[in-house]
Amino acid sequence: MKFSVVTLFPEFVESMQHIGVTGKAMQGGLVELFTCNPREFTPDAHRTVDDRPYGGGPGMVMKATPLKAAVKKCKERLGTSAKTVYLSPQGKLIDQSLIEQAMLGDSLILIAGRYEGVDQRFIDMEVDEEWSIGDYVLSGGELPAMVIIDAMIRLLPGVLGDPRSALDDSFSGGVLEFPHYTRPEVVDGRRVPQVLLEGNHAEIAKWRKRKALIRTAERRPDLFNSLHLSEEDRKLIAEYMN
Ligand code: 9D3
Repeated sequence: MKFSVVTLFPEFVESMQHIGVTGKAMQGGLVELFTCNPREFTPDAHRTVDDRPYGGGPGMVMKATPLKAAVKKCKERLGTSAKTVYLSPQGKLIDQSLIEQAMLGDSLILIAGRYEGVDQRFIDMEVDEEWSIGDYVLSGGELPAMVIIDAMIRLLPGVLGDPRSALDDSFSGGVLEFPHYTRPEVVDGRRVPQVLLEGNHAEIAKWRKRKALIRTAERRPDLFNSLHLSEEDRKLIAEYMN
């Protein structure tokens, strides 16, 4: 898998190469990450990447030409077939299924904006899709780009230590995770639930399923209401629901 990020802050995005699961995948050569800085494609002494908006108003807009040159450099590295995505608050709200869909390609170019946004003509000429990561205001597209790259990398076969980890994830099954406990058995007087200590694996599985379903009902009614519960699942949570 190959990623290119167009960004004014390449060191920030490249920090993923040194950390955790993403770092391991990149150092091992399973994933390649390139950055292209529009500032490197400016003709003037001040290396200007932004300018005032036509029509007036607050803030600055990223200039189309340096962005276009940066995307061109990205495509030289990734190939012209790479999908180009602009991260913006106006984008389509992404979720796990969109991340899985994006995995079908073998490369992705992500445009991280700063300031108020980018010149619309750059979007019209170079961008295939516009994505948002949620309804909250950030100061740029770098964190969203890193969120997307992180979410994709952990789906690559062999990246997570235990292949069950990716399958068990919240959302891949539409259910939130059950609570986790580790040693010691007592923390500040709070005991680990007894069923987890007894070694009855059928009972443990039932308890976890029950906890996961109750959590989902309480915290994410939207997810819970779109679940297709088996008769067995219904019985597990029947007493809680009444
Ligand atoms: C004042 C109007 N703002 C639009 C809601 C301006 C504005 C805010 C934040 C313009 C750009 C940004 C920077 N945000 C992103 O680049 C961004 C983002 C986000 O803020 N939230 C969720 N997903 C994303 S993807 C890119």
